[in-house]
Amino acid sequence: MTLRTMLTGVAVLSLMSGAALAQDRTVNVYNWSDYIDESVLEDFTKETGIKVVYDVFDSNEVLETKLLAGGTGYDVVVPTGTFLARQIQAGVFSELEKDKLPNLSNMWKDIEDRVEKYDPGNAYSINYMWGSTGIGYNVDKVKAALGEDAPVDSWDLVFKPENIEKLKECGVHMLDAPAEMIPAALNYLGLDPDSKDPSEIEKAGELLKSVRPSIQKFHSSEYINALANGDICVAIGWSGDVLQARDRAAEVDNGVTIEYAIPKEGAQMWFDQMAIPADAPNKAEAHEFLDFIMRPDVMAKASNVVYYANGNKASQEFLNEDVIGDAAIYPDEATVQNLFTTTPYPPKVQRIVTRTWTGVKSGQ
Ligand code: SPD
Repeated sequence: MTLRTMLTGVAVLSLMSGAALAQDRTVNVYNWSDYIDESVLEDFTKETGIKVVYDVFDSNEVLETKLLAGGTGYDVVVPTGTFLARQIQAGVFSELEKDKLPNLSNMWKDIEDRVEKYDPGNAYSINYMWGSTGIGYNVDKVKAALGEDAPVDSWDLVFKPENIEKLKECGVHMLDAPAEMIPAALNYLGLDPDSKDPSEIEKAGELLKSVRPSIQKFHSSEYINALANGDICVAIGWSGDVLQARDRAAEVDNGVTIEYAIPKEGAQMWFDQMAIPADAPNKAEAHEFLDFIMRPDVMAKASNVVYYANGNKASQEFLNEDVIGDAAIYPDEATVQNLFTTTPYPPKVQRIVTRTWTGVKSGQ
């Protein structure tokens, strides 16, 4: 064998092992349902050779139970800020290696500043998407039930028994998310939506129980199709989910018109953050994934499909006009002023919240 043949053989071998290695690399991502354009995952694999194993959830409580138990096998997870804060305290996450994340420079300082209260120094997470919790409604069905002057821009629509009783027939869904619904009820009652006072939480619980008989279902993702198909007329839900329902209805041209309202009394603003569990098996791949996600074109692609605002300033020039120009997605300053944020419940208060929520759902 000549030296040349030998060298060629070595080169082929090393190329092969490189390819095999690339194929063996995996990142396990656990994200909210209906929250990504799948081509983003395919593009990531094409470019890096890293396979994405993608799994979904639809409640912070489910994600938190898994994270606190440990050993999830996930490399990237997406808790909301309030939950992330206490998970950081519990030691669930690995600090980000920022030198591996050059695309951090694309992020939006305003959003990073707001996230500081959950993740000081943005040390453990990057913002994926942010949004609000408001009201999705079927324009024609709500009008038919409540008339032309239906208070679609107010929580009166769902928290005034005389209104919701009339909507019961056409179907009302509520998020199965106590950390969303109790603050919404507190805010409607003129109390601090971030109250940790058990007697105030009790009052919020009473309000929710008073409308309970008119709620058909509690869940956190099914309402997208239920709204889009015209199976329900109102859902208390998340901004982008409702707008996806609007689009699904328009796509099939089924005569259903869906709109989303941020009620005038105010609504919750939240931040979904990508973080790496401390026991993640593939931390290097997780960092590569996060850095890829922070590319402006990639982040814009995701927002253009899921109709949620993102925390990436540089992505804004790539956003479609119906996303960046929609005040339900990127609210104007006056609307933002009217949004509130919440902080984690301390364990004792969390138990009261959980008990109250169980009471609301069971109607007792
Ligand atoms: N379908 C994606 C929904 C994402 C909602 N994030 C939860 C925010 C909780 N405050």
